[in-house]
Order: sequence, then C-alpha cells, then structure tokens
Amino acid sequence: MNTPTRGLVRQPSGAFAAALAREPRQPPIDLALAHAQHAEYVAALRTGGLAVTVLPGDPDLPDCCFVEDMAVVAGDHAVLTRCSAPSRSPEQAAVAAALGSSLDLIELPESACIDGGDVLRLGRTFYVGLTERTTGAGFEAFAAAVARLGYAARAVPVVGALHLKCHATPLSDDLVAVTAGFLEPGLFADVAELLWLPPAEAYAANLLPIGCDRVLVAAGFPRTADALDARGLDPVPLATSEFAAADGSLTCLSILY
Ligand code: CIR
Repeated sequence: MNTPTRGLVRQPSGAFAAALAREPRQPPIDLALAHAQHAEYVAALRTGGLAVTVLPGDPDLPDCCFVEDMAVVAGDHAVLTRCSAPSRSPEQAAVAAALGSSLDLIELPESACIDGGDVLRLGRTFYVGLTERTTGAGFEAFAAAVARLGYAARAVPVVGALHLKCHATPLSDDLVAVTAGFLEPGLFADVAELLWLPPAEAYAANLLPIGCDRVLVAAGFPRTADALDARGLDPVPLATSEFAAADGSLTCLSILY
C-alpha cells in the first residue's frame, strides 16, 4: 500500500442531523459534537503527516461529510462513483473539483451504482462489495475503468452491512482486518494475511491506517485496539459516536491518496 500523503475531508453539514440512517438514533445527532469529533479526526490525519484539504459542509447536503463514497483513487486517477442514494449525488461536484486539481478524473456510466465505501484495494486489485448501494452494473463499470489503468477488480458479496468496509479494511497491501463471521473466510486469504477482529466489536472493523504503523480506530472498542497493538501497530482511538449515528465511521470521512 502506498503511504498516502494527502487527504480530502468535508465538514459536517448544518443539516447533518438529517443524514441517512438505517435506524435513526435517539437522541438525535449532536451537531456541535460532530464538528468537534470531525476536528479531532482532521488533527489526527495531520499529526500523521498528511496534508489535509478541508471542504466546507453544505447545508443542503446532510451526508456531505462522508466523502469516501464519492470517489475512488487509483494511482493518479480518481474514479467518480455513482451513489444510489438520490440525496447524495450532488455531494460529488465539490469532491470532484478538489480531487481534479491533482488527479485525472474518470466518470462512470449513469447506470452504474457504486459507493466508495464498498471499494478496497490490495496491491493492484480492487475488491468491490455488492450491497444495497453497489450493483453488479456498478462493479462492472468500475472494473472496466480500472482495468484501463492496469488494476484488477473482484466482486465480493456482502450481507448485513451498508458497505464492504464495515466488515473489512486493509491495513497494508498484505494485511486485512476482518470481522470474524461476516465475510467468506477465504476471501482475501490468497493475497493477504487476515487480522480477525471480535464480532462483538464489529463497528470497529472500519479502521484507517494513516502511515508509520498508526491506525485510527473508533474509541470504545478495546479488544480491537489490543489486536492492533499485539500486531505491532499503533492504534489511535477517536470518538465517532455522531458519525456512527448516521451509519458512518472512520474511512467514510476521508479520501486519502
Ligand atoms: C449514508 O447512508 O450514505 C450515510 N449516512 C453514511 C455513509 C457512510 N459511508 C461509508 O461508510 N463509506
């Protein structure tokens, strides 16, 4: 995995309390707390040495802080995804404009539905979760786009989660953190070692490596942090309660490249 040097994030919308959520939380999202947690996230990326561009939130786009879903970086290109949630499509313009200053942009056909949260890369292969957000047509279109850049793509059936990266996140090109019991055990076994995480802490399987063995992990999941530590990695716990309330976690909040 090439160590990223840049990050793109977007502040929570003033309407973040109206973000999509499969089971809306009571009490509702606390916007001030969301901003504070987001600021801590940005600070952690910067402490890790990343140059971070922070886009302002848009009061008309409740989910706009979840930039990951809008684009997937492949080398010096960014594939612009197509989010199947209609309220989210307009989030992409600002993300594309920011990435377009340093990356070549690739558009997918309108028939393709694919969220960045469903895409992870190990070396020259992208794994794409088939979920309620990413269709077979989305996978096919994405696979064709990255094939032209010299990458392979494999589809991964996912059940019981919004996105593939709810259950599996790469910690390096040859190590993937996976929640036990959620994905087919042999899925990455031919290309990467698996770091099994406890199902009781399933939310914390969404981890974000930021270089120098540092890994951002949701706060409050000690067994996951211990598993990282035992592996010689440096877990950096961050509070994510307000993003979790909108079905989001750590990777969702940035595009690192
Ligand atoms: C949504 O439902 O689209 C947002 N509320 C959450 C998106 C989370 N994104 C991600 O996991 N990549």
